[in-house]
Amino acid sequence: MLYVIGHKKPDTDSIAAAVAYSYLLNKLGVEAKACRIDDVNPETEFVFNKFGVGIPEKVFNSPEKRFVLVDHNEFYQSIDDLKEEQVVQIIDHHKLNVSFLEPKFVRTEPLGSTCSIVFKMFKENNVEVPKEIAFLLLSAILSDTVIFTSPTTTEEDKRIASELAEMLDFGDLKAFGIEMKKAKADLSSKTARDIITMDFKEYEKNGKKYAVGQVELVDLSEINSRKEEILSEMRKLKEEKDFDLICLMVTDIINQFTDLWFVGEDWIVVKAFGKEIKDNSVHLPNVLSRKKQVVPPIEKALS
Ligand SMILES: [Mn+2]
Repeated sequence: MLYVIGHKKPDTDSIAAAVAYSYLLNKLGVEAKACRIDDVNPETEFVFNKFGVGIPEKVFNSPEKRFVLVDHNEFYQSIDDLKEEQVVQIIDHHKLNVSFLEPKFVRTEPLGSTCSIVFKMFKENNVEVPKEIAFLLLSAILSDTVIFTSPTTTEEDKRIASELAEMLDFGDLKAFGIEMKKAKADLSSKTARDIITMDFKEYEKNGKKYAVGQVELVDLSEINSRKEEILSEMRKLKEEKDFDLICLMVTDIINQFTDLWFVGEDWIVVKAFGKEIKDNSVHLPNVLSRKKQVVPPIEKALS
């Protein structure tokens, strides 16, 4: 049995890719089960409820288990205590940051979502995509590409999305995408810690430990009114987990910019973005993608 898992603090792409890819493996005669390693966010809940699909169960690690990693490849973003011999396959659209002593099945492509790659694998294997899987794939593509506005979006993602939309007789993709993002954006019931860690990725470069969280919103007024509270919680988290830098991308998906809030070693932010710091934050016009527009400059500043 293979356990197909997305990353910690999973997003819709991670969970949808796990469900879709385990379905494909089953069709190809490989016993596999989609699982999650962390709680899902409200956007993912919204998507799964919309089509009445069950959210995968949580899996815990044990040495005999074998895993397929989707939508991530770095071990510290994966299930705790993961060992090289437990990883059977990787399907991802992030930069590779692993090396193995043994050969492995690894497929990465620079597409806007892991689900775009999974869709291609259905096609390549002549496996029909059932409606509920098509819906999950489409939702994940819309989510990860921020409704095709993120610079990670490729023509291929758009083509795949329109093919899926056609299969589903889907109307307005943009309206659905915004509805989906709004489900995630309801902050009123969330603690500062929830907001910071809802979509949170940890990294290490040259001995510096940093993390970048992201909230995608259609209106920043509520979060801006809680900035002090959130920054002070970021400071606590930094001490607790011994980070050198914690960033939170506060992204306005309608007006297409990110305010990058941060605590920790500010020289890294200055060097990475060359912007004026104001109230522990830098304003980054047209920045939407952590993977393409925030992590690379930080990595460069640290190298
Ligand atoms: Mn993804």
